Order: sequence, then structure tokens, then C-alpha cells
Amino acid sequence: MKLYHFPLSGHAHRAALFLSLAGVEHELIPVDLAAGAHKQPEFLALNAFGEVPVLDDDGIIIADSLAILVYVARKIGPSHWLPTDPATEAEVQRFLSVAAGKIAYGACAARLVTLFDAPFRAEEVIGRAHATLTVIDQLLATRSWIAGTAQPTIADVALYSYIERAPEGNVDLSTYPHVLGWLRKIEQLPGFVPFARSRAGLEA
Ligand SMILES: N[C@@H](CCC(=O)N[C@@H](CS)C(=O)NCC(=O)O)C(=O)O
Repeated sequence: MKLYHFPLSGHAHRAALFLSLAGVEHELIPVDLAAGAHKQPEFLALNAFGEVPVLDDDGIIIADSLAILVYVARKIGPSHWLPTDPATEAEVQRFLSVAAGKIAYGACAARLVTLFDAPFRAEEVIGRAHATLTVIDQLLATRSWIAGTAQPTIADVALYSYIERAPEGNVDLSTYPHVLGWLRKIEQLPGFVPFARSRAGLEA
């Protein structure tokens, strides 16, 4: 499979991370966001929203990081990554929604402010990041993995990248011991690949 990718994108990282964790052979195709390559007709033909990541599985095009996680999890066949029991699958979906909502407009947005000068109000997005992390930390006090399963799911993968790099957006993780423990457990999974580090925010 080919993954259209940008190293500083947490959305692209979560897709690349899952391909690696799932043991799926893949090639990373760099997309030069700084040069606007994602807004050129060739890339827009793959994803009309003009965003990375995009997966190309032998001509089957999947745009959107969370859609890629679902596609790859289904493609590899039954596994712990995307359980089919209705209640468990719904719990996984619940946290994919957290990744697409509270995390995107919280920890992710806070990092966009420090890395790319994005026009968000830092106080607001950092506040949203902390409100989300507080709940996730409470949940992880009683759950090994975020969807309450015995083994990791794509919900853990979906949440990992922007939470782990949240300090780059001035979101301090030190008061979330269960989140920190969960991040380290993900990093120990076979096939784990790290998200690029930037000198920004609390990591400057
Ligand atoms: N919902 C999309 C969001 C992807 C996204 O926001 N990608 C960013 C990089 S982190 C992007 O390509 N931004 C370029 C732009 O919007 O101009 C996903 O989950 O893949």
C-alpha cells in the first residue's frame, strides 16, 4: 500500500503507525504541504479536501486517517484492532469520534498554533485539550486500553499521536499519570514507529 504522508502531521502519523503495528507492507509518499502540493489537481483527485493522509491500496483510494484505520483493520481480517461485538465496536467508534472532534479541536489545534501559527485562540484550544485529557485519564485509571478491551484497538492508535505531542502545543501532560502510562504501553507494541518531534511549546 502507498500512504501519502507529511511527517509533522499527526493525522498522517496515526495512519502510518497503524500500518506498521498491523504489519502491513507500505511505502510512505511525501506530500510537500509547505509547497501546496496537496492543493494541486493531481492530489485533489485523490482527496477533494486536499488533506493528508491518503491511502492507495492498489488503486483503492481511502482518504481520511480514521477511514484508513478502519479500512486497514478490516483488510487484515478479524483481529483485536477492530472488534466486531456491537457494544465494543461502538466503544471504539466513540473514541474515533473523540479523535476527530475533541482532540482535533484541542491538543491538535494547540500544536498548530505553536508550529504553524494557526489562527486559533491558544487559551481556548489548550483548555479543551485539558478537559479531554482529564476524562481520558480518569477512564484509563480503570482500563488498560481506551475502549475497555484487553488488547489495543484502533481507538488507541487514533488518539496516540496528538496526545503524545501535546506538549509541543503547550499542553502539559505531567498531571495525567494514566495517560502517560498508556502512551508508554503503545510505544512498546511491536511495530511502533514514533511521531516526529518538534522544538515547540513546552518542548522548545
Ligand atoms: N479528517 C482528516 C484531517 C486531515 C488533516 O487535517 N490533515 C492536515 C495535516 S494534519 C492537512 O492535510 N492539512 C492541509 C490543509 O488543510 O491545507 C483526517 O483525519 O485525515
